[in-house]
Amino acid sequence: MIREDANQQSRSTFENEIGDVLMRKELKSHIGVQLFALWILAEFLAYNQGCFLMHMGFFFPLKLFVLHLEQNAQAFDQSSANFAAFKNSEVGGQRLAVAYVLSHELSRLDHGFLIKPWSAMMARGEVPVIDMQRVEGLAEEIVNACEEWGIFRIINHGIPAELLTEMKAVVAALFDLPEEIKRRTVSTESGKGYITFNPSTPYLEGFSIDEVSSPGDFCDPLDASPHQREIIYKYINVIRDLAGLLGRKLMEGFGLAGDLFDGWNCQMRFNKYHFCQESVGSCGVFLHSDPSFLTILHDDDDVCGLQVVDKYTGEFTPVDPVPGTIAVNMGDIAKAWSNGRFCNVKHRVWCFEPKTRYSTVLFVLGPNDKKVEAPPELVDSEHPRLYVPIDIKEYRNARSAKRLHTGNTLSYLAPPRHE
Ligand SMILES: O=C(O)CCC(=O)C(=O)O
Repeated sequence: MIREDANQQSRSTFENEIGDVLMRKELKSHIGVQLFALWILAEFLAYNQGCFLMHMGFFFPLKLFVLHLEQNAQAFDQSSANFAAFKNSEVGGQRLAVAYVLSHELSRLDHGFLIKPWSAMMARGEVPVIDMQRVEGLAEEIVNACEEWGIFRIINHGIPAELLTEMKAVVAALFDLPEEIKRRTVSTESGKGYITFNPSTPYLEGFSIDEVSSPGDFCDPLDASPHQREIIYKYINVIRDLAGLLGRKLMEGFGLAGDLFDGWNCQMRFNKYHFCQESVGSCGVFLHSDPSFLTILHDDDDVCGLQVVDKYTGEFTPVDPVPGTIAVNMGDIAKAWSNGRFCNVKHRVWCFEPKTRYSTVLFVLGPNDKKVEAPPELVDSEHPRLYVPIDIKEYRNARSAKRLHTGNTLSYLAPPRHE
């Protein structure tokens, strides 16, 4: 019964939250494929013949057409953002489908009107892997990954492999504690302390350390051993340092100076996915974007499951584990801060195999005492300010209240227009 309820709830959450992805897939297969196939053929011929005029003759009107369709699509998306309404609107549906297919493929090809080879149209493959020891161009590479994917893996990040292994063992041991001990950390504030299974995530158990600057408040009620505390404290220190470095690189990548995350609030989260035979083929965590700025994720080296939505194709792309590496992704606040340039990547955890999966996550939430807004350097007449200054607590509350877990709350935060 509980499982039926969970499935029911899961289904409706799923439909509400990723209606747009479904929509795109569905319509793409109906209309887009034929159009797109025709277009690929023409482009391929033109490219191979090196026929610039034919290129432009074909490409330029198409681009204008797509811009027109996209405007319709955006207006529709903003005023409704509703899957059911979309499906019921035949004209809107067709327009969106065409706009989606063409614009997404165009944006992949079109870099200043120079069309890339047709191989650029193939699947984008795996998320970027960035070497943090790279001497030149690191900041630009990070910014590019944030814009194109909203997620990347890092290697040579400076966190010792043994610490990652020990941390996973400590997390596993904490979840193995008796229920009544884990419950000592339960808080009346939602999302704090122990989070038990719930109908929308029936296989997920979690711990959340809301204030990482005082992890003792989390360890004390669990009677954590000195060794466990030492590992947790060490891990928090190195992961916060890593967050600081990433924050500085983001600034540098935009030609700005300073410590972006200095004094910002961070939250730590441990996840245990009780994947079993029954859960294979279902979600561990439903599709969402993170409401925070930046997420540093040590996913399970042994169990896959993380998937992200490719912003160009709307398809799920696996982010399979690579032992010793760490995944970094952008949340809603990063999109707002970057004036829409960073992708607040939508992701989920899917159960592929009946194997327990652990993950350890640091969320860089935002500053406590001031609102987040795009720096003036990222705003100009071509890139008008997209969002009003955001108070992170208010943002999280609004997101929960609206039950919009895939970043759509941002669309309510556009600044007033001065006609
Ligand atoms: O466990 C994972 O790999 C991802 C977890 C996640 O998306 C989250 O905690 O928000």
